[in-house]
Amino acid sequence: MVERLELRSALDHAVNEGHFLLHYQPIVDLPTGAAVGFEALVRWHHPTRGVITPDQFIEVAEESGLIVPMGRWVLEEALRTVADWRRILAPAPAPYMSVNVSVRQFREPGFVDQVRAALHHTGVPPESLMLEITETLLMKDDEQRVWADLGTLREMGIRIAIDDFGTGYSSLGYLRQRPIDVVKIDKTFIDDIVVSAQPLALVGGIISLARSLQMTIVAEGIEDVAHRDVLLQLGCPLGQGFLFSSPLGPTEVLAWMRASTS
Ligand code: G
Ligand code: G
Ligand code: MN
Ligand code: NA
Repeated sequence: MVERLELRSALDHAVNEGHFLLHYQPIVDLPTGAAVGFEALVRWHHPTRGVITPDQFIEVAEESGLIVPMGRWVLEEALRTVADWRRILAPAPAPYMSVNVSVRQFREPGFVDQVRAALHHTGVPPESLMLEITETLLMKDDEQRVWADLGTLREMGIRIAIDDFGTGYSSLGYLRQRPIDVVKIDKTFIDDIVVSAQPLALVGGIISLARSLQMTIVAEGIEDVAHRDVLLQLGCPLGQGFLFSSPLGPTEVLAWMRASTS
């Protein structure tokens, strides 16, 4: 494990040198398996250590504030990629792009304008972008401003997703009257739905409430057919996980799209 200080300066260097890349994991329509969107997941291409996954650097990036320039790059790169998909797949519609946004990034003044500008100069329509915000972002003191900004983004036509739902403290009722389109159910609940009644009931409850609020649901961490079949029975429309695909590199992703639609 790299020392934190060392990690921080290496990360600073990586931000300046552009040593990041994105991988993309399909979000699929559960009944058909077709991709409706892709989640962009950042990777650090370290010159000597190889590819480093975000669990090893996101926390330090957030603490140091380096998440802000890194996140700006992620958004721009994800939008350039979806612009390419739109050109390549036309006249067929392209899947949307889902981008993780950290608390720190979201609190940066001008975040909404940054998103608007990035859409404008990449020529991507707002409907082709989804932003994933973790549930814990919404638990802080400046809640009202956060909701107002989410409302503005959503009025632009961008989809808003709550990521890792179920891991925070928010009750289901908290979702009412909120500018949210998509609830992503955390994979820790999906792991257990085939063996235990309690997570099954919880996931069933999230799905039925979200449906009644006209929100759509993505179940994360679907690793086998048994998970998928339980979720289909519960009426879950969308899913993500190793059963369908692990996150794919930029060159693999178009091949996956072609293979899965033929
Ligand atoms: O594949 P995986 O190891 O990629 O991702 C681990 C975690 O890192 C996920 O929980 C995800 O939310 C987070 N993550 C991945 N990419 C990004 C990113 O671009 N920005 C932020 N803020 N978090 C990310
Ligand atoms: O927290 P977030 O949901 O953004 O993170 C997605 C993370 O989950 C990434 O690290 C990704 O690689 C990982 N992931 C995606 N599909 C699966 C899966 O089916 N099982 C497990 N264990 N992890 C997955
Ligand atoms: Mn996510
Ligand atoms: Na998640």
